[in-house]
Amino acid sequence: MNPLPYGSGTGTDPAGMVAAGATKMKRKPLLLIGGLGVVLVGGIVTVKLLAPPPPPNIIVIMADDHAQAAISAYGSGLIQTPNIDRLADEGILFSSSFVTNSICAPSRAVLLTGQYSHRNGLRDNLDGFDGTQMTFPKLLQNAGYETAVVGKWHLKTEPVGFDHSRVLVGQGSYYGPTFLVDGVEVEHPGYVTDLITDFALEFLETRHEDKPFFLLYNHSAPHRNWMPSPQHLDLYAGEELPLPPTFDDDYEGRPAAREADMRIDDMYLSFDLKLDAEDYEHETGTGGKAGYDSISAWVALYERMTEEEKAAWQAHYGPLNHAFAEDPPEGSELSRWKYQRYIKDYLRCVAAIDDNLGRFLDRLDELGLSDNTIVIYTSDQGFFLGEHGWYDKRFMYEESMRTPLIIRYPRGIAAGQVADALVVNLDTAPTILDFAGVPVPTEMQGRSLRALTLGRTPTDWRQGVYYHYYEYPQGWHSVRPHYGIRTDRYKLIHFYGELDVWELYDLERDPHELTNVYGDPDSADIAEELLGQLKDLQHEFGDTVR
Ligand SMILES: [Ca+2]
Repeated sequence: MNPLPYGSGTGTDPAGMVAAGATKMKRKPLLLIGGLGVVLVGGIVTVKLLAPPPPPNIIVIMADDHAQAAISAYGSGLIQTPNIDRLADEGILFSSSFVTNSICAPSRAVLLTGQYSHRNGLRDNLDGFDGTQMTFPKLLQNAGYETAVVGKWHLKTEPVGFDHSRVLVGQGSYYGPTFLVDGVEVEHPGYVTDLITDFALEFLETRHEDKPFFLLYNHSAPHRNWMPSPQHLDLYAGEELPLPPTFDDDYEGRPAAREADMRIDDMYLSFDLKLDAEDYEHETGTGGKAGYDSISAWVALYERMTEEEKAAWQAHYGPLNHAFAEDPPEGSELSRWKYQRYIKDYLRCVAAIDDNLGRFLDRLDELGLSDNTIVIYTSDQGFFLGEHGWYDKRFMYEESMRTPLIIRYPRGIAAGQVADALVVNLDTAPTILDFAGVPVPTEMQGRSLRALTLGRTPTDWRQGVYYHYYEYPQGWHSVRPHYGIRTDRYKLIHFYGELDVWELYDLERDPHELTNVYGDPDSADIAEELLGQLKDLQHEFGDTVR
């Protein structure tokens, strides 16, 4: 537990350079050499030790299942997210940002450790996190940061490396959620996205002002089952949102996609789509897990609402559900009805995140913290918003492998930048440590994004992203295990095990990944080249070649 000095190893820290400049104006030094200022006072030259630049505060805001396609800064045609866009306008947006294993808990473990799933030990949602291992919050804590986590945690073991924790129990619930507050379960009335933001702000107000802080502010929205807040129930009311062009995908040439159980068509009418028991005769799909008691799960979540919340809920859904019961849609019409309800509820949950982000950023301004605080907005992974007829994630296909990543740091990162280099969620931990001036452990497998934030792409930057998904056959949605590589133009995937199928996509010609060209003679050269790169990455990262 040897605290490292703040700012150590940050000789080229733009924060330091700007901070020194500000100090220079205030104290009128004639010369600045490192931390020494030579000051002319009454004709006598004196040498003063200038205060080192303060280390940046760091806030990571991580949503759960927030697709790039539901952020207007990423070009969404579905929703306006003015506050997330504000972060992008005032900082840097990474347009080619990916995860290494597109599923909740594993992705969180990658973020904390900067290591692939096979290294940090959390391969799927059934595993628990080994809290004894190295994580970047622990390193920040050791370096003198005050550390806190609020909101979603989902790693089964209790948070380690945080001075304060107020995390949801399990997946949490949208209404009346139960939080684990420093080890004690406390139920809070209200809406989860508002509450998590309240707790994040409470930390800012009560922290020790003589220390830099790190706050992990994790939303549970817009995770399934997409229950909007009372304020957003009428957003999109009466509108018909556009279907993605691949909604009716037939999965030709992609057997793993065909057998996955994550089609909107198979969603539960109760738990997912909020129909009341009297509005339909029987559930219409497996919902990703045969035998799941979706109706009991839905009733339990609904009953967490207050009477006032239930009244608002019924005022919105009641007439719509009644119309469904009066004239039940069938076949393709039912699929489209399900899509409309799903996408609207999902986007309403995103709207609550964006509103709360605005409230949070305004308070950061009022507290005078914005300038020296790094704010990172990201998600644990992307999500399918009807593309290929799906919801959920897991696949190495674009919609789920991509994740939003935006960084704002007024003191150290120029505003309005977009970087298109390939970046991965492995990079977050080393980036944060780099900005904090804390040495990055060699076992971390990502790279600091700091050079990219300065507008430079190192010549040896990665040419491909290595991916590996594991959760099968246990868990949900029947997505076969697979690994692969994504370069700036191509993607090679191997669904291994019994299925043993390779897929190859040219993302320039086929951005929706509908045509598997693996085995096509015209693609043989690129397939061989990608296979070589893939093997190199598996060797570099110490993953088992299958
Ligand atoms: Ca997730």
